[in-house]
Parts: sequence; C-alpha cells; structure tokens
Amino acid sequence: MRNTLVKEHKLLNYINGQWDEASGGRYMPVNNPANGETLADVPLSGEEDVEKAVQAASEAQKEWALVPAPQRAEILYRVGNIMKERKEDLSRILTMENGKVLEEARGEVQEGIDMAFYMAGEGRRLFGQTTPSELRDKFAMSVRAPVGVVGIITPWNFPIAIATWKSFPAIVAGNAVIWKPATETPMMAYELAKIFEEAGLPKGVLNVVFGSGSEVGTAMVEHDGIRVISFTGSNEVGRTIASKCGEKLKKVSLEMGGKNAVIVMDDADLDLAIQGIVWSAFGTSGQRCTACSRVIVHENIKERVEERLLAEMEKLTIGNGLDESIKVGPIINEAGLRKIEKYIQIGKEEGAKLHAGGYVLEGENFENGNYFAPTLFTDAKPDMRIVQEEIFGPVVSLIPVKSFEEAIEVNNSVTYGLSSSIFTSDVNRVFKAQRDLDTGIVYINAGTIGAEIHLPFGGTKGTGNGHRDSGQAALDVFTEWKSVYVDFSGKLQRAQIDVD
Ligand code: UN1
Repeated sequence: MRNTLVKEHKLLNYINGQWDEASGGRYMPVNNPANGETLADVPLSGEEDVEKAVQAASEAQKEWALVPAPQRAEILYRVGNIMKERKEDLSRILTMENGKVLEEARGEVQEGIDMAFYMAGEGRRLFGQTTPSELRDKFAMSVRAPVGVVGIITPWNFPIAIATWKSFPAIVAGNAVIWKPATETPMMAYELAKIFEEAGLPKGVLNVVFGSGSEVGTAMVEHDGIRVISFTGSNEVGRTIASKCGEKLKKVSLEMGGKNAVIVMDDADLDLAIQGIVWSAFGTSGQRCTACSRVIVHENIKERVEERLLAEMEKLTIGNGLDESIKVGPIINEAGLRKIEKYIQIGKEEGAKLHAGGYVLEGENFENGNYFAPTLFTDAKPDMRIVQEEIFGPVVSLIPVKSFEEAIEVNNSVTYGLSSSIFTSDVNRVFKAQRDLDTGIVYINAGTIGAEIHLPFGGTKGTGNGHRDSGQAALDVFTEWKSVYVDFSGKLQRAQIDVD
C-alpha cells in the first residue's frame, strides 16, 4: 500500500510543459527517512533529457523576456496563493520525503510562500539606475536584462525553500529555468512544478529534470546553452562545478555549507543562549547549512553551559516528524548516518570529550529509520577536524576560550563563512562582533539559523563565491547589467573628447 498523500507514485520530468519519462526509462526509489517506506520513484534522466529541456527553455525564454515584468510577476502571485492553500499537504509531503519535523516543514513551505510574494513584488521594481551623462542631450541608464536559460541545482535539506530562492527571481527577471532537484527529495519539485503549471506559466519557462548530479548536473554545467548555474550543496561538488564553469566562463553562484558557531560570553543571558544553541544545533537534526556545530564559550561559564545544555538535550524527543510531539527527526539516509558516525570516531581520536550521544538510535521507535542521538563534544580545540569540517548532523562541539577577542578569532578560524552568532549583553561587543565575525550572516542574541528571505543569504570564504541567494542580491545572479545611452542631440558626440 502506497502513501495516500502522495498522488503520483511514478514521477515524471516536466519539460516544455509536458510530463515525460526520462529518456533511458530508469528510476530509483524515494524513501521516507523516518521509516524506510518507499514513497515514489524518481526518474534518472540523462544528457538527452537535459538537451530537450535546454531546447525548450531557449525557445520559451525569447517570448518570456518580452512579457512585461509585472505580468510575469502575476504568475508568482498565483503560485504563492496556491502554495498557501496547499501549505498543509505540502508540509506533510516535505516531512515524509525529507524527515524534518512538521513544524519546521510548515516553516519551510512558508519561506517559499514569502519568497513568491516578495519576488512577485520585483515585477514592479527590478530597479535599474539612471546616471547623468558626460555629454549634453544624452541620457544614460543601466537596466537589468535577463541572462537567458539558467540552471538551478538544489539540495535535499531545503527542497522547496531553496528552489524558490533561485527559481522565483530567475523567472520574474525573464529567464527560463532548468531545475535539477536532489534525488532524495523530488516530490517537492514535482509539487512546485504542478503549481507553476496551474498558475499558467507558459510552457518551457520552467523545466524540471530529475536525476543524479553526475549525469544531469554535469550535463547542465557542460551545456553551452545554459548561461548561469546556481548551486547549493556540498563543498566538493561546488568546487567541481566552479572549475568547470570557470573553463566555460559561465556565471556560477555557489552556496556550499558552513561550520557555524554560537559564541557565549560570560555576560550573556544564559537561558536564552542555551535555547538558541539547542534550536540551531538540533533543529532539522543539524542538517542545515546554517546549523550551529560549534559553541565557543567563555571559560568562566563553561561548566554551567555544559550542564544546562545537557539538561535541555535530554528533553529532545526524537522520531517521525509527522508526530507533532517530536522535536528531532531522522537523518536523510544511511550515507548521512555513516558520515556522522565517522566524525564521532574522529572526534574521540582527536581527544575531544564525548559528553552525550554519539550513536545511531535503534529499537522499537526507530525501526527502519535513520536516527542519530543528539551529541555533545566538550573540550574541543579549534584545529580539530570535528570543529573544522561540516558534519551535517546533530553534533555540537564546545570550545572554551579566554576572551572576546579569542572567541572572534576561533569563530573565523574555519574555512567556511556562512553564519555566526554571539550572546552578550555588552553593546560594544555587539557592534565589534557584527563587524569582525567573518560570515555572510551574523546574529546577535539569537542562534545561527532562521534567515529571512528578503535579506541576502550566503557566505564568505569556502561557503561560496561571493554571490548570494534571496533578497535583492538574488537578482544579481539572474540578470546582466546593461548600460544604455540615448543620444538625442542629433549630432555625433564623442565621449571623452567633445566634453566642453
Ligand atoms: C540551508 O540550510 O541551506 O536560515 C538553508 C535558515 C533557513 C534556511 C537554511 N531559513 O536556517
């Protein structure tokens, strides 16, 4: 018996407004990480399918770019409204395919709804600039032009929100999109494509090609018809994409994770800090790019923080996220579990003290699911691998420091630079911290997660390559600046020469 909330058990690609099987007819199962139930089969497409999608997108984009932006935005308003109507069903499907608890799934779908209305508003803005010309009777302006056909590659940990961060600005700006969703979470992509279809998006403007990164992703990166690649995912894959795009001089926007820290100073509101750490480290089972996996704590309060943290961790309920009493859901898959286990071993070998957790949960409540116990390492050192590398699980390491300055230095001593947070009641430290923390997102007296869609999202150093998702910044990824000069003098005016 298949799950009844899932309407289609055999997913299809969405290319040129048609629902098609992948060319090779290959499929793989999509499993619920909470209980191993097979929810659907996802097509494994190949180069041929990407080719078809690019053809369709190129054709569609020419017309789409000519549709006035406020009309393009109308589609996004409709998409937002349909998502709102279906919020509960979408959230439940999201919990089933990804594992995150229902409350968080609703939050993620809400993020997508917010993005729809925010980017729909761009249809009446898409601001450019007017600038005085050096010459008399000449008008100068810069406008945002669509890039053409763009490729988006999205991860399983935020399968709908991140897709909206990328596809909505691309579409409102007049591009056509080829989208490869993660094979672990294709149902959100399927639902979103259906919503776009219902909202009346012209065929070919959005094309969903399901399949693996090595086949579909590679074909997208290599295809000369795709002018931008926007990718969120692992560091290794991101680097490969970056170098291939470099060779092809293709624009690329990357978000490749974090090793985010909460700093707790000895003047902090400890209750608040502990809540912030627990939410950021164990929410979504630590499977957020923004998750807190390091706590940099002033040595004066180290013991108290350890104690309070352990007490709160004991209260965490673990299990199937469809059960509203559960706070921590499963890990996405077996490979995810093995990776976390590997880091537990590394942490022990490096000499960090395993204070809580550190094992896969087994037994009656966890049958056929991928559950990992919330884990706390203490007495960790800044150069340990568990403190430097992204684990992507419910594992947090406490690093004691002697001063505010040392805390900032330790925060900045990792290769990543996505999110950071500090709990302090000293206003001078607040302002110093926001200036000196080397991350794309900084929180003061709040945890490391919970970015809002109308602000730029992304990071410094190994987290990315300078581009941002979300907010106005997303438009920079999906548009080209075009400088336009209109000379209405009726004679030849030579810039830089005829200036007096
Ligand atoms: C991610 O983990 O890649 O800021 C995205 C947050 C969410 C988005 C996370 N709004 O935690």
